[in-house]
Amino acid sequence: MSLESHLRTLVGDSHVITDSDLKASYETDWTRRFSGNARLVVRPARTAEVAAVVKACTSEGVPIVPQGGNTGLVGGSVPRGGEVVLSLRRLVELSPVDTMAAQVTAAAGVSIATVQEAAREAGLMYGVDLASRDSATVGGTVATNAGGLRVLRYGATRAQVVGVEAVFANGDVVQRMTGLTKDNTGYDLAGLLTGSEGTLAVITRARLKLWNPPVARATALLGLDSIADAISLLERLRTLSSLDALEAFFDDGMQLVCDHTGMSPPFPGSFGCYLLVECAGRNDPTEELATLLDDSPEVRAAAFARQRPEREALWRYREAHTESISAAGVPHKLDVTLPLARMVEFEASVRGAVAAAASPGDDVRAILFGHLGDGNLHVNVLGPADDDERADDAVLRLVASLGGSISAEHGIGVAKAPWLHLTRSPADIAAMLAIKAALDPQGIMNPGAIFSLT
Ligand code: 2HG
Ligand code: ZN
Repeated sequence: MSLESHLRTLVGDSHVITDSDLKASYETDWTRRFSGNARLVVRPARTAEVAAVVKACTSEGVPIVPQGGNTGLVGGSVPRGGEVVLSLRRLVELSPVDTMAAQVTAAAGVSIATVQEAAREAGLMYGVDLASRDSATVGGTVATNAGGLRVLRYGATRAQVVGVEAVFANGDVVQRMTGLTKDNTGYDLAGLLTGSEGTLAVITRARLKLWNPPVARATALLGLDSIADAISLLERLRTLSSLDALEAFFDDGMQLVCDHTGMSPPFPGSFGCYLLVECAGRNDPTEELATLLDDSPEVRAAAFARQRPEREALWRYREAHTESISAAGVPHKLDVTLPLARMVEFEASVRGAVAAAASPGDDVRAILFGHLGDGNLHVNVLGPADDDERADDAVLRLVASLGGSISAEHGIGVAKAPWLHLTRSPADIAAMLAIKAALDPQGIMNPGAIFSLT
């Protein structure tokens, strides 16, 4: 029996897709920069079906690309050519929230917005939030150790994962789902699989930690002269125990967002740097935030909000960057971390590095924004052709030379695999490859992600 026929018997005819029009949305990523032809798309609905599908592919030696919401930004969830795309979106079971343990179990295809909503209804909150919350899935965010807007306070996805269920290449299912707070029993497989980008196993469920929500929030959008002023203000803002988020962007991004969304700027004038600060706590943090900002000479303009709709309106200037950039072209996305002490230097040189990497006369620009509190900037380069990697190379080498990381929160995917060696030593890469070879000896799990094929 052919692999296609075998898979049809496992998941049902309508969940094996071979028609090119129907496959198309699974074959191109959100950025439109990465795409490839899938041999077929298979959509199992339960862990047992995933295990059977993986086993069938392994026995034929056919590689698999696991896919969640397909809103990862490093090309790791679309085929490179000829793989089976294993969509996890039909795994949508969500357990009732366990309010005693403050945990919830969600299948891979549940969206982050759905987890957030379930937590909220139970009087708790999920610590991961990101602009793609409606499309990003539990499986995808666990597989990539997604970060987002609340890492400063709650940590990245790995800090929320208290258990995973996953399918290995040989079809074995491992369950670490007890959610016990203390469980030092051998290797931390859940920690290893989180952030493994589909290269070691397919994540089918996760047990997630929930938090007590703050009672009140206060948000401020600030206009400052420069990122140097933002860093000096950041040092004082970090003394606030209620600090929840600290995001930055620049005037070119503000203009792009206003043009794309039709929003007016939050206050008159244009500024060298914009800082979005959110504080949250069991007591109203408005006064302590306002007092600190009143005493801060760096603040040149400010808009405040306390109620949800007004706060969301301020967040929109930051969150709409991704879609506004996408409307302007297909960007090269370089998600990087810098030590805060080198951030000013990086910001001062990165646009020049991008320009120097282009040919004279090329229309190339770098738009920067991101999670300044985490030292994480998203460098979006518009202009180069999809396969012109000169700007990527220049930015990632600059990051490495300043002691940063070439991937802060999006993962390596295929986009950054050629540069893995910049911030991981040969011994480190050898150890990772040894783990990969042990768990996936045939190399069928998301080949080309994290480690280059050539
Ligand atoms: C964000 O912080 C996401 O909004 C997307 O990580 C970043 O579009 C990007 O480069
Ligand atoms: Zn981000």
